[in-house]
Amino acid sequence: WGDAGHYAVCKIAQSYFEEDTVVSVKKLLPESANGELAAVCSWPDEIKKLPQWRWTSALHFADTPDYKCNYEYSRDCPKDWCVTGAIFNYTNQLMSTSENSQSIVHYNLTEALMFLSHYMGDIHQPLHEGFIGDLGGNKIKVHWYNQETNLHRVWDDMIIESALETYYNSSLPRMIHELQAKLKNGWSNDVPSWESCQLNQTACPNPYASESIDLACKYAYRNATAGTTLGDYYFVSRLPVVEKRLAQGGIRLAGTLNRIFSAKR
Ligand code: DCM
Ligand code: DCM
Ligand code: DCM
Ligand code: ZN
Ligand code: ZN
Repeated sequence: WGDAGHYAVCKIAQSYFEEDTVVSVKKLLPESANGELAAVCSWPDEIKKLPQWRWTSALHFADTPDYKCNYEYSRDCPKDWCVTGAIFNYTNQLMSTSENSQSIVHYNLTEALMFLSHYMGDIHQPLHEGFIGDLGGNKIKVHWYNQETNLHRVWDDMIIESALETYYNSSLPRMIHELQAKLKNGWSNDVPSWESCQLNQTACPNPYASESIDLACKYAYRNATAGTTLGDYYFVSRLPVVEKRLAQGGIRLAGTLNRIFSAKR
């Protein structure tokens, strides 16, 4: 996602934090966040091109084999070097360093929190598990209405931008408010299953990656080959997918952080 998507995911997550999570997150946030996780959720995108952070740039996605339309950790996350592995890794870092444990390695838990929050958003963007051959849609040049772009950017930014302009008076807070309302109404029965993790695990990103490539094949790649002009039909039919993924990302980030910080009490 672009900045708006990450902001929405983290803002939704914040409203589902349990008390321990509110306290722990507040302690870990940098000054610049002003007490708001959402303010720093795009930080991993800001730094990923800097020489000292280039190693993080592959952690934003887990490309999958062309036209397979499925995801497997061992195949698509070699040496844990992908978004799913990063979510496990930063969860483990946040879990491991409790105040009374003598750990040899001192992780930067402020960075761990910001990476975990960002990557939990990205794993829900369907094309972040897109095909390796087209770099998750980056190589597929399309028009978004009359604007030249690529299919990846349509899903990172353009659908959200157009939704803001068309339905929300260009106000991201209004769009987030609408997603919060859907979470209390149409999606309320789904929220418990979204936020829970199987087998008493703290983080369970593998199913989220599987959902993403399934959605990429059914909605993102569908009728969007190179040179296509995407317009009203694509926008109206794909926006619900984007909205649901942002909401799921928020709920699952909250669930994961709640499990991490209640375990550390
Ligand atoms: N795990 C990890 N890093 C690995 C392998 C496993 O952090 N390279 C963690 C993730 C799971 C736990 O170990 O919480 C068990 O993983 P699984 O049973 O899914 O292999
Ligand atoms: N991306 C991806 N798969 C790739 C390469 C990139 O999903 N193989 C994502 C990461 C960014 C976007 O595409 O969200 C643009 O990548 P970059 O910033 O590296 O140009
Ligand atoms: N796995 C791994 N490294 C991790 C987490 C998981 O190698 N950090 C692999 C081994 C697990 C498989 O993913 O058995 C499926 O994970 P899950 O338990 O989330 O389904
Ligand atoms: Zn992206
Ligand atoms: Zn990213």
